[in-house]
Amino acid sequence: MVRLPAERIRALRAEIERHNHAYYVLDRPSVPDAEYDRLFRELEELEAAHPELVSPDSPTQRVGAKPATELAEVRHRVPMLSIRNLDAESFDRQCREALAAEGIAYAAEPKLDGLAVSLTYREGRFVLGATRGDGETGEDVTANLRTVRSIPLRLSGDGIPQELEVRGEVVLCRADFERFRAAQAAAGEKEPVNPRNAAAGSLRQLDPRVTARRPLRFFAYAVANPEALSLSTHSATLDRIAALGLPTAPERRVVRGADGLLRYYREIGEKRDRLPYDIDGVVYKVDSLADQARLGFVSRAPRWAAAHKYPAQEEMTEVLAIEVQVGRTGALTPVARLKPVFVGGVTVSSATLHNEDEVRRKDIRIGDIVIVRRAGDVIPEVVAAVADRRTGREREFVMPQRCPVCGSGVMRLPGEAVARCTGGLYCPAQRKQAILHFASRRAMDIAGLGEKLVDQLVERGLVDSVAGLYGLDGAALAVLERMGDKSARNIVEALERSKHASLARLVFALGIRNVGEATAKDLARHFGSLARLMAAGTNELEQVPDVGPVVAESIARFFAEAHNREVIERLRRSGVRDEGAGAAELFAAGSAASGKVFVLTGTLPGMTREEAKALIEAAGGKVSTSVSGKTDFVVAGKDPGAKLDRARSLGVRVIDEDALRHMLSE
Ligand code: D41
Repeated sequence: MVRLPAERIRALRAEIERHNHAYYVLDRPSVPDAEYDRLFRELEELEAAHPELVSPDSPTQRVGAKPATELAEVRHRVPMLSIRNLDAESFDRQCREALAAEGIAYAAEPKLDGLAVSLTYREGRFVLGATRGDGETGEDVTANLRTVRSIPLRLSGDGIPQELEVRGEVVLCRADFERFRAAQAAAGEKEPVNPRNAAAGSLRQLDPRVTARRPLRFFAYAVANPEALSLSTHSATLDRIAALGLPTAPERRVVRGADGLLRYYREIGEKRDRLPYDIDGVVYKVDSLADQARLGFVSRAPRWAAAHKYPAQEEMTEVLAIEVQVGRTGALTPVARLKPVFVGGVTVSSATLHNEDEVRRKDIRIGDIVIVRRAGDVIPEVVAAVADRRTGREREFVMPQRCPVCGSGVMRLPGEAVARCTGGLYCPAQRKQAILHFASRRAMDIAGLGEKLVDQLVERGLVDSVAGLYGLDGAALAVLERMGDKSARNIVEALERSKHASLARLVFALGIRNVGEATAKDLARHFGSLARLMAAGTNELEQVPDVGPVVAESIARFFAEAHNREVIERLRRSGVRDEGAGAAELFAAGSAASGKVFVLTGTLPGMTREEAKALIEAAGGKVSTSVSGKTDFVVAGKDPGAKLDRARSLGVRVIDEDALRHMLSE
């Protein structure tokens, strides 16, 4: 079938607009992206071949206009009124009195927190877009609004009025805002404070190409000339313009009386944090257009509408100080002490600043006026400093070099956002955590020493550190809550037993950052005693398998901290063994596999990978996943992978299952 280009162009435009509507307005994509792109490209090519057929309402022409030097003024033909703040009961009472009616029907809508704009359609074509401005005069942002995909360039369906002026809100949805903020941060560009500011900034761009890259959305909430649609209610008017292709907020509904308004207010308030956009309240409107006309206006606001606000989720206040808190794991967190402010329904007097980089990135200083946000049950957050409230007397925050709780050194490892106290064995902030870890089953295995007991021991001052555990006796324990003589005796016995734990367990139990069980085993095997491990420099530490510069640094800093060394000395004096060679280790030391690093590849004929790994580890060997210069043996089975090639190229010895079994039984 041969078709005229004009016909095909018309069909393509209609189809593309249908897909746009499904995607941006209905939130229900109707084609895969690739198909959409194909249609779009076909239209672009046809229009390029037939420039006389290009029209301004073609979907290819959304970003047509050149950058402007300023935005022209637009006088609104019908003023864009403001809206009064009232609660549900007062608003309903006023309406009932003025209309001498009961059980009034209201259109209820979420109050979107964006920018009010007006869109004019002539013969179904989008011809003018303006900001609200002061309500009388706004700015011409037609070129920018044309780039907003949810705004139809042409209305669709039957009964398109000769002229239609639609009012609504331009917003950035939260998910789009988060993506946009992350992209700005990654590009080193200024980050927007909140979706509203980002939407405002995007809309008032002089270059529509910039606006086009911002994921703005539009939701209609009123028609300036509803008589053009000849309907009798506000809700039917919005239904109608939705049918013409304009997006409206899906949460809008018709309710009756003050009860209905209040129920709506509560329901939307409960959903507030889950909505795709920020709202600052709900809007109530008398639904009947005839009743609206009877009610008229008070000064610059209609008597037939009201905004019922929710508690603000953002407020401004002053940063009185920036303090540093030390968490259970030693993480140092800067916290802003704030002049108390009522926000999100509670009084907030402090807010986390997360970490040092975050303070720098947001450039929050002591003495700043800041925007504080508390949404839902989320912990309060300092969003940004208000730069134009600076006096010059603000002071920058510096991360302390010593832990504010215990005075130990502070370290920040490469690649980590968080600074930490290095006095893990000593710091009161980390005491409970340190003791729990020390006593845990895979560490010193002190059965019975659980969270409740550790809480009591620390809170009553019976134990000041892991070393203090060995000063406990049955009598001291027996006075604690829920502690019988027998349990007390069991714990004393477990403590006694733990003194003979392997060196690997002891090293793991110290709770050195980045030293897990496997690394602890490697360290114990390599150094043979705690004293030798403590004396090692980072170079020697890096000789141990899987110990890189970061782990080495972490270990060295831990033992460099005098507070930790004191606690270790006390452990030693209590009789905790700090040399290698428990029975298991002695046995392992005798095996040919002991201390060797193995890599498994391919399928072994007589054992699974897990079995092989368990056997090797029981014999004191170690299994690694990748072949490197530190690998001693590659055990190859059937269909070995690239690891075998790598082993050969590095000259690593390759053995089979038989050879492995032989080695393990030696
Ligand atoms: O969602 C909104 N922000 C919203 C704003 C809304 N849903 N309805 C509104 N209705 C009106 C009237 C009653 C005057 C037509 C409004 C606004 N006005 C409004 N937005 C900014 C100023 C006034």
